[in-house]
Amino acid sequence: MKALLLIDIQNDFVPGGSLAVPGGDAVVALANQLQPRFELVVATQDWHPAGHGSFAGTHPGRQPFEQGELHGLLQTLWPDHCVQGTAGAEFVPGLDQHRIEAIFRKGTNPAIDSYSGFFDNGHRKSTGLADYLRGRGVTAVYLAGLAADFCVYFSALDALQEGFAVFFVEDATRAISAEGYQQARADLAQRGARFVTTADVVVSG
Ligand code: VGL
Ligand code: ZN
Repeated sequence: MKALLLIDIQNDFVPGGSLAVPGGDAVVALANQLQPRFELVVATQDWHPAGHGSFAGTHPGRQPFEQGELHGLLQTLWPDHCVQGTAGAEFVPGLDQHRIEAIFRKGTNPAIDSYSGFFDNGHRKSTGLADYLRGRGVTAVYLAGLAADFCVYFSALDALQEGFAVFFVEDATRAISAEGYQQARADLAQRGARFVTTADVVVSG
């Protein structure tokens, strides 16, 4: 069984949002086209408390996109984004939500960031997503959403490590950094992820 994982398709990650991914709004229509091709659709939602340790604003004198450290882990400092209960944390209004069976929230611990939908960045705590998918008989996951070089990438890495076949729906993602994405793509390809397009999925079912 294959599942579609819609990663962080939230207002703060599309143009107009606080951590806008260039062209991020383009993934919404593709995510909607993909959904009817899957028996199971799951979404992740970046869901930070105000003052999260990954926010530049939490660290006096630090600027967004600088590198810092958070409890011993390297940490890019981000603009404040996806704060629990704010409009920026909501799914993009154009995203069809009626077939999303479960939403896995992440980034809730202020002391650690969580790019992957499966684990926090220190691999200390699981969200339960892998067990949920296995419980539903899923063996292959297709990933779409934002951002290709962060949350989609790290979700794909963990999915591979958890033993799922991984299909990266490349046109249904957008990256924060083109160079970062090239590295992420090469790494995933080397680990056995496959790269497909929305058309491949829609045509072949
Ligand atoms: C993301 C940076 C910080 C993402 C989330 O969804 O890719 N990136 N938080
Ligand atoms: Zn975040």
